[in-house]
Amino acid sequence: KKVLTYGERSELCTHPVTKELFKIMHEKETNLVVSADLKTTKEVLQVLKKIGPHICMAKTHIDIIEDYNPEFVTQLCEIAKKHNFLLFEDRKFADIGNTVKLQYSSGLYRISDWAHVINAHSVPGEGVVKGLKEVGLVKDRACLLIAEMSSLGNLATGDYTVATIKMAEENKDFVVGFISQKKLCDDPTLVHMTPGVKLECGKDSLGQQYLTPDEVIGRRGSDIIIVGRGIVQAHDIVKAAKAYQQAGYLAYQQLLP
Ligand code: UP6
Repeated sequence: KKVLTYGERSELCTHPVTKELFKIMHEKETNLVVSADLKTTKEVLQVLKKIGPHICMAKTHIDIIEDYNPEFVTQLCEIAKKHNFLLFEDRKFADIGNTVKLQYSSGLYRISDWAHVINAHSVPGEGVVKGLKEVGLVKDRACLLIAEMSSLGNLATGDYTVATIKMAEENKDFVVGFISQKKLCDDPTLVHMTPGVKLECGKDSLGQQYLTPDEVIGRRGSDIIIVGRGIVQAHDIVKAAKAYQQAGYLAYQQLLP
């Protein structure tokens, strides 16, 4: 089966977020998402200013930040616009529809105001997607379903993963893909994003398991590598971001006919 280019996949997408994402990946030649898991607004902004040219998307955990203020989000959006990348809040929503709807739109962070992409666990059933959708759809936002996880002993396997794929396919107006450890379905308009990536495989002390960009993109057929500590804890973060960009993009190019 012919592997499509990011440009071709952008053309096929009807959801504005995936259309834009594949376009950015094509133009900037990157399938790298950085996970900016840092505790201060200053650190997050500094990292994104430096490595913005090398990423297609920045992933945040907004509730890690100790000095959060609304001005931070304004600056985040400015950097994202300047360097042409999208914003993904890794909130992992996992409650009943009515609650996730409130968590997505309200509270301190008002995630739906600024995050192009969010994600959700499928464990509550379809109500989680229905609730998020009521907020996200009117703003052209997108959601990824967590179909698999990178951590040791996680329960997102087997029938759970299969049911999650079905939930995504039935909600394609809002769900644009998966957090997974490999390609799960052949639909070229759905995106697979994989965390737990480092240039050398291994693990951390709390159950995180790492695969290489080549394994994730080249062998497992995922579309995007999500890299946190491999970049943000490197001595030279720009050099590290370039290395991950190159490794991820080369693995993709080698798949093309
Ligand atoms: N993440 C995983 N595994 C999953 C889902 N999400 O690691 O299955 C997220 C973590 C973290 C990032 O919450 O923000 O991806 C990985 O960071 P790391 O590269 O520093 O391990």
